[in-house]
Amino acid sequence: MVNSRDLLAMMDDLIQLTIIDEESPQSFKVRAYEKAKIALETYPGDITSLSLSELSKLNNVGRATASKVREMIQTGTVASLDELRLKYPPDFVELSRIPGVGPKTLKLMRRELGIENLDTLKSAIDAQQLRTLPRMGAASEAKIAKAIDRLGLVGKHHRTPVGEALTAAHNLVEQLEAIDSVSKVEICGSIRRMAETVSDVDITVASSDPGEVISAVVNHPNTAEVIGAGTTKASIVTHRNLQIDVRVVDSHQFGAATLYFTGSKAHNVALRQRAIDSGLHLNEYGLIDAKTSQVIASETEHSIYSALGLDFIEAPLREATGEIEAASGGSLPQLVQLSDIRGDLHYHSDRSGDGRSTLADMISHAASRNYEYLAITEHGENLGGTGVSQADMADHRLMIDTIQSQYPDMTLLFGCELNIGPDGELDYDAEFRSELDYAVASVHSHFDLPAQDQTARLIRAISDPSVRSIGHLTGRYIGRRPGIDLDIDAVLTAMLEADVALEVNSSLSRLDASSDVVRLAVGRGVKLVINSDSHHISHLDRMIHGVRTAQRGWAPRDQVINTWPRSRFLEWLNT
Ligand code: DGT
Ligand code: CA
Ligand code: ZN
Repeated sequence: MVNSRDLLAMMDDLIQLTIIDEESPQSFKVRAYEKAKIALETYPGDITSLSLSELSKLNNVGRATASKVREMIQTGTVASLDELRLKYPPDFVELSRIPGVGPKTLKLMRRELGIENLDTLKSAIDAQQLRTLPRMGAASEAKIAKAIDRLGLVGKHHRTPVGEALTAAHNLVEQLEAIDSVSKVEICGSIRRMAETVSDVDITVASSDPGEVISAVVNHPNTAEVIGAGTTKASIVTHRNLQIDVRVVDSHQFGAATLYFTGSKAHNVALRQRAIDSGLHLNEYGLIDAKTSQVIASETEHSIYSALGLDFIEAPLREATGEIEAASGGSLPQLVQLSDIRGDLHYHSDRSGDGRSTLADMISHAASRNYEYLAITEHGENLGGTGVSQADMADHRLMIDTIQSQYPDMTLLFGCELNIGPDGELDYDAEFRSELDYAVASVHSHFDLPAQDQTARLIRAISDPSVRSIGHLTGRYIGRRPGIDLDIDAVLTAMLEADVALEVNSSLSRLDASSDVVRLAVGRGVKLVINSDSHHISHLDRMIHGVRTAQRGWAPRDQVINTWPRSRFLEWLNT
């Protein structure tokens, strides 16, 4: 049975492969698919119940896309997409992640040099063959070589960005949860710990009918290949070359199983040692008395931690970097939780060139989360193509003021996402900036400057009086574009001095600042802010990923400014 997530995943694959096939992300076909995907994504009802003619009547959904959607619903697959998959296998498609390798270059490399995957690409670079291609040279060859190294894409240590893995995992989880015999499903492994990249997806399921679960996994529309399927375990590979391992257990062993398969390995080893030290034995079935073989705890993770004399340890902390000691001494931080978030401070409407929902819709969705404050931060004018002119900003302010009267319980802030130029210069003039209620400043270009210049650039922006936070610090896209080089210590010092908050951007392709940087910032006392950076009403849900990233950086609730009650937050803002 195909659900709406499967359909959107199908559209994603179709878009990705068509870009390569047409050698352009701008082609008519690609644009048509992209618009259709947005239409499907934003359709308020159940798209799987629409007929061909109903689908074709949706705005921006053409006949061709509509029939692909129906084909997917009826047969679980789309023949023309399968052809594209054969033509462009995952190992080949993956090369398009490398900055500087656009679809044209990709196909040229294949045609002229027989490059099919990372190994053959690396050999071509070693043999200095890439530079012989049209529009290439020694410099672009070196740039690609460096990018491959920095992205860690090579060989069997190949890893998938957590965002991609999470999408595939959720997709399957939704199907498994719909099975009657299934009582619980948990995504475990490095995804649950919110690692930035993962080698595979680990899912644990509690069910009274394991066979039913295994068969659903094997027959899932995203399954391209079955590596192994037993009575309680299945390993499959998706069309995007991602391995998913599913294990089915009895519900009374679910806690022990999720604890084990969440890891990390180092955390497990330390827990097991702690168990041994008290005459116990810990494995994936439970915490067991070594002498009597009696099960002490197994049903929930909480019960196991508690029986080991530990406070509960949230999954993102489980890396054996001090969390077990802290849990045994009652000194774990009071970690920020999603339910603590009281506002969003990086938020776009379609006034920004890349925004996709109206201001009124964006605001009403924030209100429906019971937010107490919301900063509307359209892009500043310097961001080519998407920025907002000073005149339009003035108009926007009036619109915000008008809408404010409908939301007495939520303070709307007239804000801006200022663009940090190559020398740290910001949009508009100082006087206009001083009229903003709130500003987040971020880097969107010049990613290749040396660390010294990047640091100076950031520090200049941080010291501008209008700037209250720094958005997506390094500008990275996980697995695609490395972040800027910078002297993190100097930047954190400047932020502390200027009382500027460090953003944890919740977009799964960013997760920036990273958890490592968050942990440094926490140690230094730098304030944090967790933002969705929404450009569409469907983006508000991202906040959880930022929260988990902050947790992985040991962020205490109180250090995160958008957990503060409105009065405290506004007091900070106005000082
Ligand atoms: P990954 O997949 O490389 O991104 O990272 P993980 O942590 O998901 O590693 P994975 O998939 O190999 O194993 C999932 C969990 O299973 C891991 O976090 C801990 C547990 N595990 C796997 N192998 C071992 C082992 O040899 N010893 C122990 N204690 N735990 C293990
Ligand atoms: Ca894993
Ligand atoms: Zn931005």
